[in-house]
Parts: sequence; structure tokens; C-alpha cells
Amino acid sequence: MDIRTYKAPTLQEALALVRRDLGETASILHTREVCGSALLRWIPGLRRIEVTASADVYVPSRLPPRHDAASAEPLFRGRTASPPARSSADLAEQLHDLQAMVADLCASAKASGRPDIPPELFQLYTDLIESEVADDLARRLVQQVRSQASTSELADPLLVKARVASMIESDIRVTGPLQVTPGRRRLVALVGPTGVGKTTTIAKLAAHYRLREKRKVGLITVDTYRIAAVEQLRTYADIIDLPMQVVSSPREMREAAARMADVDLVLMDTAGRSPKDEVKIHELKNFLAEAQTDEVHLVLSAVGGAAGLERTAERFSVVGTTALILTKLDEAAGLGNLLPLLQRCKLPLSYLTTGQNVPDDIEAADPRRLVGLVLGLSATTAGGGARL
Ligand SMILES: Nc1nc2c(ncn2[C@@H]2O[C@H](COP(=O)(O)OP(=O)(O)OP(=O)(O)O)[C@@H](O)[C@H]2O)c(=O)[nH]1
Ligand SMILES: [Mg+2]
Repeated sequence: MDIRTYKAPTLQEALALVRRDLGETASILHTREVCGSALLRWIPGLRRIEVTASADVYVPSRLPPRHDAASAEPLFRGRTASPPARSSADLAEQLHDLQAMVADLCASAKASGRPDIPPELFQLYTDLIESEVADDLARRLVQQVRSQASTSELADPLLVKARVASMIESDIRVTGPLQVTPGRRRLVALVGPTGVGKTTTIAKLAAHYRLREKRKVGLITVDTYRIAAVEQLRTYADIIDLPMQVVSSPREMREAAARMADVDLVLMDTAGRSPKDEVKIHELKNFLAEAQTDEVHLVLSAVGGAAGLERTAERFSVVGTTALILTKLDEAAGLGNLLPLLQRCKLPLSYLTTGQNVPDDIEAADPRRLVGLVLGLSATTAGGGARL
């Protein structure tokens, strides 16, 4: 289904764009005020109204009828000025129109073969769409809620949201934080595409386990492809006061791992790899095999939508991935498009990261917290979720 968003300085202008593109019969699914940040909202001219609309979905349209210039009546007259008194004949006529629209809606949903959206769950449907949940999945969730919830539950938007949250939650598997036991070395590697936050996440984990948990932590990097990459990790190793080994061949890896025999937690940083580059991914596999890693966490960024994430997870699976870390949740526009990945990916989630701050912006993955973020029920700020 084609769902589009339009932004303009005023609602009227945004609605005019909808009309121009999608025609008079388009349905308005959602309107909201958007702005870069809370601070910018107060700067005149930066306030924008976003309208989500579709010409495909047929719902009683919220698009107000076009007004002739001659009539010069403002749009949404009822909200800005006192509504004129209506006769009971007017009201009866409106009621009749509404009933006809609902009947049309049901008929068109049946004709299209798609399950219709019950009016009491339409708000849930538009909320899911606004959270970037794909249309098919949003409809499926709505149907599931409808079949499971009692009539009284359906009448309460909060209960409805809680039910859909628990339905999504039940599909998300998590590992819990890394289990680090003194005297039993655990070797954990982070792998993934370039720039997703592997090194930063290693620094967050290293700082947490060394400074807060008082464990012996060591770092190994096999990212010798960029000079800056080694320096980046070395800077963190110096600040946190950790031993660090730089490895440039699988043979050196075995020696480096042996030198860290008395460390409780070895965190291994790797070079970012394109999921399409099978040769480099195979090379990575050889490094990890020599190190005899206990865990390999695939790091994926939530920024830029979920398109391709499942394929990326599949491509990296050959190196023996055991868990999934989702980064940059703070930067992602909507997280609903992560749901197919979370539902279908075989890897359990280990950590979520929500910013650039080391060591604060990381939390052990928690299904409830993640679903809260996806559905916009909690903020992606430090302290928003359970810390490590
Ligand atoms: N907003 C945000 N930025 C992050 C997060 N995690 C990492 N970054 C930023 O992402 C950028 C890349 O981070 P790196 O840790 O260097 O990424 P990498 O995966 O090691 O990159 P390569 O080694 O080049 O593959 C840096 O600017 C980080 O500060 C996060 O959770 N949120
Ligand atoms: Mg890196």
C-alpha cells in the first residue's frame, strides 16, 4: 500500500499537497507537528506539520471538503472558530453519511481481500504505521488484537496498546548481559558492516566490566585495515587502562589469545565488512576460528531502516554469529521496520545502544524496553532503560 508523508509549515499547506498528489479521495491517516529538536521548535519558521496520507486505504476521509475561494471559509472551521448551530436535520444527514461511509469501508476491505480495520482499532493501526511498522504486519497485529481482546479491552486504547506490545514482546529473544566470571576467560568478538558502532560498543562494554564490575578486561583488534581504527581502540584502552593486542594474521591471533589467558573478558574488535564481500567475510571467519571465540555478536545499526538487515544477518552467519547488537536506536526515525528482523532472525538480542557516550549509552536488551521504543512508549535517552 502506498502511504506517503507530506510536510509543510501549516496544516492547510500540507493538505493542499495531499490533494495535489493523491486527489480528493485520499485518506488522512495521521497528522503531527515535527521538528528537529525541542529547542528548534521554538524558532519561528522551523515548525512543520507532517501529514501521513494514502490514496489506497479507504477509510472515512479526514480530509476536509475543498472550499471555494469565494466561500473563504477556513479549513477545520470547527476547531478555530465557534461552530455554527446545527439543525437536527443536518445532524441526521451527517449520521446517515457516516453510516454509509462505514458500510463502504467494510465492503471495500472485503472486495480487496485484505482484512478490514475495525473502527475501534484504527488508531492502533495508524500508530503502528507511524512507527514505521509495515502495512501487512500492522494489519496482522490489528487482526490478532481483535481476535484476542475482549470487547471492553478493545474500547480502551491503553489496554489495546499494552496487548499489541506484549504480542510483539513474546517474539523477541534476548541473551541477558555477558556472563563474566573471574578466572574463566570469555572471548567475545563483535562483527558487522562498516561504521555501525562496533568499536564504540566495545569501549562501552570494556569500561562497564572493568570500571563498574571490576573484572580483568583485555582488548584485541584485528582491524588493521585502517590506521585510525587501531588508534581509536588504543585510545579507549589507554583511558580505561586495559591491555591491548593488535593482530594482523590468523596465526598471530592464536598467540594474542594465549597472552590474554588470565583475563576474565577479552573483547575483540574487527574491521567493518560489507555483507556482500564474501572473501573478506571468509577471512574474518578464519580469524575468529583461530581465536576460538566463545561468542560472536553481530552489530547492526537501526539507522536507515531495516531493508537488507535480514540479508546482512544471513551473510554474517557463516562466521558463527551467536547474538545481535542493535545500535543507534537514538538516531533511527522509526523502529517499527525492525520488527521483521526481530521476529525472524535466529539470533537473540544482547545489547541496544542509544548514543555515542562511552560508557553510558548501552543497555542489555530487554524485550519490553525495545517494544516500548518501537511503539514510541519510551524515550531513547540514557536512563530510559535498564542499564547493564
Ligand atoms: N547516535 C549514535 N551514534 C553511535 C552509536 N554507536 C556508535 N555511534 C557512532 O557511530 C560512529 C561509528 O562508530 P564506530 O564505533 O567507529 O563504528 P565501527 O563499526 O567500529 O566502524 P568501522 O570500524 O569503521 O567499521 C561514531 O561516530 C560513533 O560515535 C549509537 O548508539 N548512537
Ligand atoms: Mg571500528
